[in-house]
Amino acid sequence: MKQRDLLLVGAPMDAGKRRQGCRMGPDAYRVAGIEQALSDLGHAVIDLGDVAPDPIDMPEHEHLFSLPACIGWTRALARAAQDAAVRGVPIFMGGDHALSMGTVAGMAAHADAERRPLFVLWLDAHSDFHTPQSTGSGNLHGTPVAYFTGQAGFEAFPPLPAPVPTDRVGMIGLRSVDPAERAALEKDNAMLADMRSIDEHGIKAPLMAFLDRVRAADGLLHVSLDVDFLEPAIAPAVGTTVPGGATEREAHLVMELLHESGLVSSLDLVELNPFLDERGRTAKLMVDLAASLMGRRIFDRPTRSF
Ligand code: 4U7
Ligand code: MN
Ligand code: MN
Ligand code: MN
Repeated sequence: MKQRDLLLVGAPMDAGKRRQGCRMGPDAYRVAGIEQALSDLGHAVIDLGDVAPDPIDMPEHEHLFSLPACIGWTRALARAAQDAAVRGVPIFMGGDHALSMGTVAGMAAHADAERRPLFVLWLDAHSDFHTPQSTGSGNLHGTPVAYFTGQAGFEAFPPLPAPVPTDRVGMIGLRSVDPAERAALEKDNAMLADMRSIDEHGIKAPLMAFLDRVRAADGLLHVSLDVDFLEPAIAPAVGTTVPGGATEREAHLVMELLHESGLVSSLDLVELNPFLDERGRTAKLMVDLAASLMGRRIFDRPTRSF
């Protein structure tokens, strides 16, 4: 990846689940020095500030948590993504993972306008493939992939200008997938790399296979990094921890390989809940991973004193 214009877009969305705190995410990344870390790599970095949700006039849903707010965020973020994508590489600082309904919808519309296919790399313990009908928790941060791949059941949400076919989605890090999601995924052809297969074969193989497909299709690549992709011991600031996550070294390797591919056109940093963090360590780790993705090299990793 050459030096590029990076657009920081704050998405202080907390509507995707009941446990609150992700709204503080964008400022935690700012305090952890994301702008400096990326500009030190030679990129021009512009912080566009925080997006606000569109006001939506509709009643609350009895099962789905904060449905009107989630719809308002999806609309506003899809617009923000399209606007930022024509200027450079947007980095969406969340905010919970429901924000990816908007960011991926917007990036897919952008890719469509460029006549290129959008691919999505989902780095997460979860598949987030519930529909509003299948979700047991009613928390919409468990549904974005089903939404942006155009599954049925999202009629209340903004229509998708360009759904991302499931065979353009790659998931790495899976270890907590609900039965309904599993049944739906089995019918589909997303590339799934669970932690078991990563333990056996390493994390590089599925990533390179996916990147080859993006390159062959001359695609754009959106990366969505959920904090719970990581081992909770190194990344405690998340409400949905699942033990047995990616190590710091696996995560950095993924980011460095993504950088070397030159394919990444947008990035979500999601699910950071600073209220649950320990002296900012998760925020700093996420900033370090973003820096690796944007070209920081191995010997340039900072010494961290807490
Ligand atoms: B995240 C869950 F039941 N599947 O639907 C649900 F396990 O964005 C978790 O990946 C969803 O953090 C996790 O509530 C959503 C649960
Ligand atoms: Mn997620
Ligand atoms: Mn998750
Ligand atoms: Mn989560």
